[in-house]
Amino acid sequence: PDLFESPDYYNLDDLLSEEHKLVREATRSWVKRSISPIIEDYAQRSEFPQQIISGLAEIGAFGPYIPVEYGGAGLDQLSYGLIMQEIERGDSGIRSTASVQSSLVMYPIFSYGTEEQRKKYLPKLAKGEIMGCFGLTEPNHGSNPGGMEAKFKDMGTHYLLNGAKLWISNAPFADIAIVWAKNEEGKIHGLIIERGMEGFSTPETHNKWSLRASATGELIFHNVKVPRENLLPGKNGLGAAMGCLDSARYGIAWGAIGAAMDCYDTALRYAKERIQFGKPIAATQLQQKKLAEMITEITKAQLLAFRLGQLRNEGKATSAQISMAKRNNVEMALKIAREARQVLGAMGITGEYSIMRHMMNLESVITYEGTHDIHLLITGHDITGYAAFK
Ligand code: TGC
Ligand code: FAD
Repeated sequence: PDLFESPDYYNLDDLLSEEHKLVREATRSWVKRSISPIIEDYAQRSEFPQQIISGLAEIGAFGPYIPVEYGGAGLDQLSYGLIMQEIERGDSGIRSTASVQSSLVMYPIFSYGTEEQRKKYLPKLAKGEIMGCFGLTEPNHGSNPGGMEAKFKDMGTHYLLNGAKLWISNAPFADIAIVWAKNEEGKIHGLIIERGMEGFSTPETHNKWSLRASATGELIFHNVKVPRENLLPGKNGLGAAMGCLDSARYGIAWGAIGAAMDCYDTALRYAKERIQFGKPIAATQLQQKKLAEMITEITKAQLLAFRLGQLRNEGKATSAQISMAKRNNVEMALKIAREARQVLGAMGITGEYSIMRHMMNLESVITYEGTHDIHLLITGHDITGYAAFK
């Protein structure tokens, strides 16, 4: 990993500012120092490396675009994307932790919270002193979160919350959870739930073959008394939850490029060194086809993500544009991981190289934050006007 050079076939660096490059470099060197040496071991043991939380906070991975006055790094959307790219070059599970904390916990508190909520939670979340998770998916409602069954009742002095969320990243250790539930009128609201509230538990989900270095769990609410001041008042309806997803999906469109770059870089180096039939396998047409297609797809994905970042900076990116980039770039990364693994032959299935871990991780990435199918249907809806998922 020390030799890693970022593929930049179309001189995208010319379009980045000095700040973008500094942010990327700082993240890259932290990933090399703190993630690359330990990640395989944690993934094999299926454990989240808790000790990296302070490092993630130091490089500004928690709330990169949240204003400095609330503890964020005050960076633009391109910097956010580059940070996600570099973290996912290390591991998609670690990027998930940063995505959830930034886009699914800090973003809703910043965008829909009161000034008191912002001041109470954001600086601590930015420093990693407290960690958050995001509960939208339920056992009976994944792609169709609008059908959610979690509900809360207004008891006058507080709300009473009941329901269950499943497949929640960071749930087993999170200090707070942003939870989406319906009120008595069936309107969806976001609530801030704190660990320790009576009737709230977070059992861990075991036996994953994917995102093994990320902790996943359930959120169970049994008559949980929630203080009225823990409701996010700024926006309600499914659109409030979806706004958070837009931010996370944008970050994933960049993150997937990082995983793809690492697979490509590993395969290219291996192909130049591995001798069969008296010559490097890189000198064979079949392996060149694989490698040439990989760099082509990475380059296209970079251009998509870069332009989307510009649109996000201008506040002009549509949800459908974000869906297209998330869908394209994650599939691109998964295909590259599968091809790159074959370039390494048997060595590709071992933990000596990162490729198989990326490949297994990306099976989650292509499913969470909207499945590959759902993002296609979002594009279909956008261009035809017909919502085929209904
Ligand atoms: P639909 O009727 O189309 O929309 C309901 C309301 O939501 C609004 N909306 C959006 N707003 C902002 N951004 C978006 N992307 C939005 N998509 C929809 C829409 O305008 C409408 O608002 P209003 O005011 O008119 O009511 O909704 P639907 O019920 O037909 O469902 C469609 C939809 C969009 C929910 C579905 O296509 C979808 O995206 N499903 C996927 C669910 C999903 O992505 N879940 C992710 C859970 S979180 C997660 O996976 C975290 S993993 C993190 C990690 O570890 O990195
Ligand atoms: P389903 O919705 O049951 O879909 C099953 C299959 O049917 C899919 O192939 C899907 O594409 C297809 N399908 C569904 N509807 C249609 C349709 N209308 N037309 C055609 N095909 C359709 N959620 C959170 O809220 N917070 C988290 O932090 C979080 N973290 C996650 C971490 C991991 C490791 C994983 C794997 C998931 C996580 N999720 C999280 C959940 C994730 O968002 C859901 O898994 C995802 O939205 C899909 O829901 P589902 O698994 O219930 O699949």
